[in-house]
Amino acid sequence: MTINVEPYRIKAVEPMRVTTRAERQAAMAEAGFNTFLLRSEDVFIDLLTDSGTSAMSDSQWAALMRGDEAYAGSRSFYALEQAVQDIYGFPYMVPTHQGRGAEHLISQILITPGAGQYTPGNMYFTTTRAHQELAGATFVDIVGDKAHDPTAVDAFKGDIDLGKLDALVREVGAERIAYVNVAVTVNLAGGQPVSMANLRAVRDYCRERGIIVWSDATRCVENAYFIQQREAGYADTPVAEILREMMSYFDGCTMSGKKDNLVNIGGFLAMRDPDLLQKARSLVVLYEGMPSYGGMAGRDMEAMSVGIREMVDDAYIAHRIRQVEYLGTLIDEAGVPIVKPIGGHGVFLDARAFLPHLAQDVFPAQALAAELYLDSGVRSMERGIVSAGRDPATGDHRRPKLELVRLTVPRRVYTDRHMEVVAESVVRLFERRGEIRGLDMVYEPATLRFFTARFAPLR
Ligand code: P70
Repeated sequence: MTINVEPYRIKAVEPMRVTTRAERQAAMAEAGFNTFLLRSEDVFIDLLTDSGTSAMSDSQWAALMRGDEAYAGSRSFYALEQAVQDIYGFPYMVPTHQGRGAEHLISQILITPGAGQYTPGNMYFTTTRAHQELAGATFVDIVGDKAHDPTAVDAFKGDIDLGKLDALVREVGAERIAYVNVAVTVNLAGGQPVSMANLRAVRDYCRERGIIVWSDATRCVENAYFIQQREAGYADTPVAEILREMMSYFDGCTMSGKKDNLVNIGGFLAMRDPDLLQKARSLVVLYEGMPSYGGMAGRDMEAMSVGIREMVDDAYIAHRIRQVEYLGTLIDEAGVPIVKPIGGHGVFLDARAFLPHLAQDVFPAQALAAELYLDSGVRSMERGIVSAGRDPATGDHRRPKLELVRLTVPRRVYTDRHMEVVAESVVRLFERRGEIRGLDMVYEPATLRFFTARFAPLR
């Protein structure tokens, strides 16, 4: 099929409101030029995130009603556990309220405070690194250099550079690697996938040295689709099978169910080692809830168990990725600089190249996200210097090479017509990019500043 047709039809709709520019100006000022602080009622097309914003299927809505709300031993827990075993192939799992709950648990379990440990990974992710640092480890970026270059075209820009991993291991010793964390796909690189060959090589390298390999499996189905499309030998393999092979190379994973699993809340920590399961169970009661529900309601575990089975449908995942690609292609063909290749969950505008007249210290991506909202009511997310935060050692801004605005596409929510409206607005901004000014940060919270920082336009 050459048309990227939706493999579902619409059964319920949610009206949305078109606002005036004056209304948007007032809303943006009130939000301190931070798209996280806008009220969603004031947003037209909401591309802030693909997290918790999916449309559930009729089967998932029906599953909510089946949810078993027993405090202990809920049938819905067993349904979820079964889905994780069947689809991911991990024998054990502990539910958490969302992905960062699982990151918290695994960081506390595998990192010993004061031991000078390291947690290498293929590019940082905000919450993941924050939990690793909180537990006392130092994050080291071991993604290939191409991931930091928005224009470098490569089928698997998320691949780990084994040379970088080996250099770290030689420098500090394998025993000081708490674990290697492999994200599939890599969010902040632009939703870039990791190849099966690379996963296998990382597993082999770590197994020889007794190093644990964990995965941030948040968008692993999207990664599996890219392997099917791009890696030799997988063209005829169903995504479900590719996913099982990918997961077979890990000792366990953290999962934010709010993405791939097609639910609005939930997550889990999965593993093979019964010892780690015991540790996770004793920690989860402290921070989340009983091991049979973590932070989740029975109905949410039930809906997630259905979503986990739906996510590996080849027609669904092909449509999802191709819709993102459609948005990216419209923007790219107009000459607007974006991260290439187009990733799995969104299109990332290259704010450095878009606004070359702005220094990184006046927050070009933050300014561009604000302008996009003012132009059309489209909400996007800064993924640049604001997201990167400050270096805990020096207190100075971390200055990432990538200064991006993410247009993240929720799953099964918008049509290609919506994508066309977004592209039109981006292109309109590009045509008058010279007028766009930087911002001054007027309020900065101590941790994960991007969520609540406030800005004012520079004159
Ligand atoms: C996003 C969301 C969440 C996320 C992720 C990866 C690769 C873990 C998590 C945490 C939400 C978000 C989070 C921090 C900053 C901005 C937005 N990503 N790993 O929009 O999962 O949110 O369930 O705790 O992408 O990218 P959770």
